[in-house]
Amino acid sequence: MEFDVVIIGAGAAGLYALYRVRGLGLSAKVFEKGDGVGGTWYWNRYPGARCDVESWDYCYTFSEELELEWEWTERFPTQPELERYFNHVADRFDLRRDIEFDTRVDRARFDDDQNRWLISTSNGQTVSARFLISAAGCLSEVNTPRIEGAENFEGRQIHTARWPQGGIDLTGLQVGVIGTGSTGVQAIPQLAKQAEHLFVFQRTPQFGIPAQNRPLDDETLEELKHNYRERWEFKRASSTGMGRHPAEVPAALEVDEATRTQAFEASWARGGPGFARAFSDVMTNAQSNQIASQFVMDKIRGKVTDPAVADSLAAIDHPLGARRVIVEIDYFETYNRPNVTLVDVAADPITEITPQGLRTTAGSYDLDMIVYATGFDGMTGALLAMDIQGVGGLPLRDKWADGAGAYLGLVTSEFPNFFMITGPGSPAVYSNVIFSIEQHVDWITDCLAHMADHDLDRIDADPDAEAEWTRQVHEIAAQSIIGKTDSWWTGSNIEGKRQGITFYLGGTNTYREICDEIAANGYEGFVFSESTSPARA
Ligand code: N01
Repeated sequence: MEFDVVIIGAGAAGLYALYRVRGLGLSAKVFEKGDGVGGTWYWNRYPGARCDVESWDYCYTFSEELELEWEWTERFPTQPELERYFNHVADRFDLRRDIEFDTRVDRARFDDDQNRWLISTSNGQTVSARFLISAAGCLSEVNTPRIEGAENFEGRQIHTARWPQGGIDLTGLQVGVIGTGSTGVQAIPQLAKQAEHLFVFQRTPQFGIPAQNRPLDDETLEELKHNYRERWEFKRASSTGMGRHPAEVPAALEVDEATRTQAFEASWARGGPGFARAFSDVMTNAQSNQIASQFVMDKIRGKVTDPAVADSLAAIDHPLGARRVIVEIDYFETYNRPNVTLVDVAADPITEITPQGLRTTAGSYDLDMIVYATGFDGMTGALLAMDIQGVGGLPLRDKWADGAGAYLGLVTSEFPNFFMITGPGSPAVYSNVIFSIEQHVDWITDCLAHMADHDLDRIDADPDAEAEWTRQVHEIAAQSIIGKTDSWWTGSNIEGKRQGITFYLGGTNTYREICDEIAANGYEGFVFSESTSPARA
C-alpha cells in the first residue's frame, strides 16, 4: 500500500495531523497501537487521572464550531472527559476511516532511491509513504524500573499508564504505590479510598499546588464561549501557550513580607499550575524561589497531622519549578487516613520485590498489588522504541546516541521527509502541549503545501542549522532553574540515557515567531530537492 503520508499515533497530534493532511488532498494512514483515539488520554486511565491544564486551554482551537459546541464540565478535565472529547473530534471530522487501530509501527526505513519511507507494523504489514510524521507523543513510552525479584511477585503489578478499561477492584487489597510524581499524586487519594491499606513508597518529596478544581457553571461556559477568540490571541502571545491575561506582577524581593505573603495566599487560593507567577522572579531568582518554596512547604506541613509524615512530605530539596510542579487534589490530606502509610525509600531504599510484597532496608511490606506510578521515558522514548532508519540505514538511535536534537524540533538531518510533532528541540512538554501540537501540525502541513507548489520532493535539515539550533536549546536551558535537579525532564530517570533538557525554553511565542520567520524566508536551514523520483505521487 502506498500513501502520501503515514502518521504514527492517534492522540491529539495524530488526529489533527490527519485532519490537516487530508485538507491538502493527500492520502494518509494513521497507525495507532491502542484500540481507540486519545493517546495519553486513552492510555492513562488510572483512578484520578486528569489534566492539570485548564479545560478551556487544553483543547483544539482549529475549529470554531468545535470550540463552541463542546461543553467542558470542570476546570481541570478528567481522563474520561478528555477521552470523550477526542472521540468526538474523531467522529465529527470523520477521521476513523484512515486510522488503523491495534497496530504499532515497529520500523521505518528511508529508501533513498525512491525518496519514500517503508513502514513496517506489528501486524506484519509494510506500507510506503512519501512523508512520515511522528505523533507518537512525549510521554508515551512507559518507564517501569527493574527491581530485583519483581518477576517472582505473586500479586498483580501494573503501571499507571496501562490501567485496564473497566478499572480494577481494589476492595480488601493491600496495595503498594511506587512513585509520587504527577501521576502518583493524582492516583494516591483515589487508590486510598478503595484499598484496604495503601503503602506509598516515596523517594523524592515534591511540591504540590492545590488544583482548586470546580465544576463549570452555565455562566462560566457562556463567558468562555464568548471570549474564545480573545483567549486564542493570549495563547499565541503567552510564553507557554496558556490563554490567561498576563498580569503585571512585581518581583518578590521588591515588596515587603506582608505583601508577599498576601500575594502567595491569593495565588494559592486560585490554585493550579500558575502558582509561581505570583511574582515575576520566582523562576529566575534563587532567593525569591526559596521564599516561594518555603511558603509551599509550610502549607504542606499544615495539611498533615502526623509531624513525622509531614516532615517526609515537605522536606523538599530542589527549587520550586526545577521539576514539573504538581497540581493536586486532596493529596497531602490523604496521609491523615488510617489506611495510608508513607514509606520513605530515600532513607531506606527498596531492596527487592519478594513473592509476598516489597522489602526495603528497614522492613518488609505484604502486598496484593504493586502500582508503578514511575513515569515515562520522556521526549525521545517513543521515537527510539521504533527502529527508525534514515539515509544509508542510519538508525535514529545511533544519530542521537550523544543526545537528541532536531532543527526546530521538527526535522533531524539525514532523516528526510520525516517530521516530528513536539520533537526534541521544540517547546513540547514545557507548554500547553495541545496548542504546541497545533502550531507544529500547521507548520508541517504548510511546508508540505509549499513543497507541492514548488515541485519539491524531499526536505531535510541542514546539519549546521540543526547543530546551531540544538546549541541554542542547551544554552537557554543552562540559564534556567528548570531541570537543575534530576527528573524525567533531564532524562535521569532512564538508565543510560544522555542527560540534559531537550526542549526549547525560550517561550512558545518566540518559538512560533522563529518557525514562521524561517518559513517566510524560504525555509532557511532546510534543504530541499526537486522531484526526480518516479514514485512521486
Ligand atoms: O512520572 P515522574 P509521572 N524507586 O517521572 C518514582 C505528565 N503528567 O508519571 O523522583 C522508587 O514525574 C520517582 O521518584 P524520583 C507530567 O508532565 C501529567 O508522575 O525519581 N521510586 C517519581 O516519584 C509529569 O511530569 C499529568 O526519586 C521510583 C515517580 O516514580 C509527567 O507526566 C498527570 C523509582 C515518577 O514520577 C510524568 O509524571 C500525570 C524507583 N526505582 C502525569 N523509579 C497531568 O495532570 C521511579 N520512581 C496533565
